[in-house]
Amino acid sequence: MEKRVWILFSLCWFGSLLIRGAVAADEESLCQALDPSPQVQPFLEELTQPPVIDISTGQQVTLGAYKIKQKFHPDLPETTIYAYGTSLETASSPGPILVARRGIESYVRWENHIEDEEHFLSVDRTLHWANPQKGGVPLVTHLHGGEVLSEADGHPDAWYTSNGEMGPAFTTLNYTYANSQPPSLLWYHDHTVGITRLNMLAGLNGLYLINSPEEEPRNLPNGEFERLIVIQDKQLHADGRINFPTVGVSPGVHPNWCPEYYGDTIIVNGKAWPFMNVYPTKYRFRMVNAANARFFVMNLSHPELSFHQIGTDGGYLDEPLTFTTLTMAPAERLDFIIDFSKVGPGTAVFLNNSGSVPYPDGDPAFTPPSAQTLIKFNVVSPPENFTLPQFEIPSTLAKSINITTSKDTRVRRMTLTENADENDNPTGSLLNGLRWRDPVTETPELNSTEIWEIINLTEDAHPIHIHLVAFKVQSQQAFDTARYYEGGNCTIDFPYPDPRSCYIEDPQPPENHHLGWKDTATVYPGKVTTFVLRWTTRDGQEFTFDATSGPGYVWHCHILDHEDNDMMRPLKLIRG
Ligand SMILES: *[C@@H]1O[C@H](CO)[C@@H](O)[C@H](O)[C@H]1NC(C)=O
Ligand SMILES: *[C@@H]1O[C@H](CO)[C@@H](O)[C@H](O)[C@H]1NC(C)=O
Ligand SMILES: *[C@@H]1O[C@H](CO)[C@@H](O)[C@H](O)[C@H]1NC(C)=O
Ligand SMILES: *[C@@H]1O[C@H](CO)[C@@H](O)[C@H](O)[C@H]1NC(C)=O
Ligand SMILES: *[C@@H]1O[C@H](CO)[C@@H](O)[C@H](O)[C@H]1NC(C)=O
Ligand SMILES: *[C@@H]1O[C@H](CO)[C@@H](O)[C@H](O)[C@H]1NC(C)=O
Ligand SMILES: *[C@@H]1O[C@H](CO)[C@@H](O)[C@H](O)[C@H]1NC(C)=O
Ligand SMILES: CC(=O)N[C@H]1CO[C@H](CO)[C@@H](O)[C@@H]1O
Ligand SMILES: [Cu+2]
Repeated sequence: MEKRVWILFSLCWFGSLLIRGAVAADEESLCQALDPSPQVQPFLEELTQPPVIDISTGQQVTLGAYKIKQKFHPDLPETTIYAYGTSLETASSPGPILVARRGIESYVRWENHIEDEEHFLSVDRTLHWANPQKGGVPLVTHLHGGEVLSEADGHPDAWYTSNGEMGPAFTTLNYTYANSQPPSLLWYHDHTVGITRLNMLAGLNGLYLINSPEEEPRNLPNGEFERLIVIQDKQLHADGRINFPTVGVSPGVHPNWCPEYYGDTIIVNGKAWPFMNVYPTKYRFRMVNAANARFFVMNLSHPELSFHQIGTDGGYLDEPLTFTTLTMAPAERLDFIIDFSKVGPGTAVFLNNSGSVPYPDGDPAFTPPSAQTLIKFNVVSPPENFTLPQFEIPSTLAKSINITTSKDTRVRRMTLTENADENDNPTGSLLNGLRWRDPVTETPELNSTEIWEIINLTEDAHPIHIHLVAFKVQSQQAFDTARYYEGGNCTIDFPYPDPRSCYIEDPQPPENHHLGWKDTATVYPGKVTTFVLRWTTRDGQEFTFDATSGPGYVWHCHILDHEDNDMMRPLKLIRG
């Protein structure tokens, strides 16, 4: 095993703190070794689409969370999960696709029908978790990427149980969604403080589409040629139960918290390794990575094929871009077209994954072969009497909008750090050296523009998600972590350290998956990544609701195991 190096580091505002030093990925960083899931034949079942609910009618729709059993594969036993649906009978994971229309408010009532006394996955009670006094499973639903009033944002403390207990930020079960933003694929998922990783792994997630036919490009693949996809990874016991660690990496501090959960079974729209029959024409795929911690680095098995990316988290790119590899961090969305006419009928095309765990520096051996393929496409000839529609990818997809900054634009410099115990095992991660329960420090002014320079002082990549707004990634730049820790000449000025003399090399343009409007973007180890944010709607107008009211918003790492252990901070908008 790798000798782990410790660096003692002290910050004026945080006393003395241990930061995990240089550690290569090893077995320990994967926490408790879980038994492999039962082996089954992949590509046996066809890719399915969750049910669709139109929420653009002005009528309130009620969705509940239910405990159900779902079969991920014909040869796997049923798995107990938590799932969203309009009733116990129709609940599924992923939940129904909610389809909204830009400019039309929708009303969703989110109910909790989970009657378990205890969560079926192991809660770590030493984390900052909801801790309901009367038992039960607390839930609260966040619309990821949504421009919403904070009372309807699914604040982590706005949880509630089925027996009527509520968290301190709770206001209502009835959420109003403004749908004021451009057409895009959002997703809803649980956001309960300290157990988001359990509720998401248990199945509480689904897609939310904002359509706007008037402004969307015409003639993109649609109908059966457009698929919406949720990808998760799960580890399963032989009896079908979800296998989640019960022993942590630093059990003396956190009895069962593990730094990152990875599963060896790939679940796509609720099926393990599905296949899809496609005709030799263009198909549009809109995906979300709903994994707790796994990054997907995707390739197509045939070099004739590529990804024509047309959209990302916040909707359409300005213009299409072609890539052979696409990376999708937890919570990121990708919208791309594959033109299967480039290969003939009879071809089997695999959507493969080469993402390492932990990402990006983990040992490739920790990505089991079973997690290296996600979907199989069988290219088949259409029936004789079937005319394939002619789809087009236009050269312009959306109106280009840039956020302009000036010398006076407020800059916030934030650090990502990891704490560890005396045996060098991680015990949690922090944003800017602060914990979730520390007083709010990010209080941006409504209508203002800000630059966030996020410095990663850990060995992992962290997908950082900011609620309410979409932002642009401006650049990433190497950061001299060694000099920073040695004291060097980087000054630290609480609460916003100014370590600019440790920025080294030239700023690099954003990566492929960071182009366009983002709500989640990855900050790589040893890098500073610069976001430009505007506390307005996408086109620079004041929000259609009072974004300063209610419990406020949050920003956090979307590796759920990190988010649940202090890598989340409050965010409260104020009036300038
Ligand atoms: C929430 O919706 C339910 C169901 O439509 C309704 O009975 C209730 O009055 C609403 N509550 C509030 C506070 O609006
Ligand atoms: C994916 O494609 C890229 C670009 O063609 C290539 O460099 C890489 O080796 C491929 N990876 C795999 C796992 O096929
Ligand atoms: C892609 O996955 C398929 C099926 O698992 C496998 O046979 C193939 O070798 C993989 N291709 C690459 C380039 O990894
Ligand atoms: C095409 O032919 C099949 C089989 O003969 C028939 O079932 C189907 O309805 C036909 N479809 C169209 C679009 O004519
Ligand atoms: C926004 O910035 C991009 C990249 O620099 C540029 O290509 C585009 O023309 C700009 N759009 C506008 C409206 O200025
Ligand atoms: C900081 O130290 C480095 C290396 O010692 C040096 O190259 C750099 O010029 C210094 N920067 C400032 C602002 O003093
Ligand atoms: C925000 O900007 C809009 C114009 O875009 C203006 O009407 C509004 O008063 C501003 N609000 C605040 C709080 O500054
Ligand atoms: C790539 C890189 O610079 N990684 C660094 C990230 O931060 C840790 C902790 O300071 C360093 O050990 C890594 O070398
Ligand atoms: Cu993280």
